[in-house]
Amino acid sequence: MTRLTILEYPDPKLRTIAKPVTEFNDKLQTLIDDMFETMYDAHGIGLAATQVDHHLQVIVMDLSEDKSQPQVFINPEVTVVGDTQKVYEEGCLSVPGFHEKIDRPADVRIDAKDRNGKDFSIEADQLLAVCIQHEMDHLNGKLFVDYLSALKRNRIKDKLVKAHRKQKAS
Ligand code: QAP
Ligand code: CO
Repeated sequence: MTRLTILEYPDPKLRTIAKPVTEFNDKLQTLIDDMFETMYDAHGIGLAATQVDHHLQVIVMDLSEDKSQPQVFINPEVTVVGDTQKVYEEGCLSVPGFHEKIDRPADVRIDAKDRNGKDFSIEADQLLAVCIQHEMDHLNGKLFVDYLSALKRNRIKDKLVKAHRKQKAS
């Protein structure tokens, strides 16, 4: 397995719209395995293919404490159920070191395919609902910082740009 490079905000590649998966082949299985390795290595709970510069509708997630519950969502569709909103403190492997409170629908239904192309449907609340909406946003070129004020977003951008410059210099 290979650890992939995670794109970081404000990399414009994070704005790419992902395409649906059409072939459930070995190449897709390798991408999924590499995404899990990359996510676990970075201590993340969710990762979208966009974040590793693969512009396909693939999301990996593991919300368990002990990395025992890997979940894969291919070509996911999210439908809001009910009208309850909930605020949750979100982070992102593409926006390292920053966490902010974001308001989203509390309950959703997810229709997706598994890694073998089999359809499934689940109702999600709590962290799963937050995480799938966050990762779906990535597939649509959107980041959690887009929900913040321009002032907050630009502060985060400036700090990350400076950090990237330092990384390059060292
Ligand atoms: C998305 O994010 C998410 O800043 C997944 O230094 C997060 O895995 C959805 C991470 C929270 C809902 C709630 C972030 C790791 C991981 C960091 C992540 C960091 C190290 C973020
Ligand atoms: Co993210």
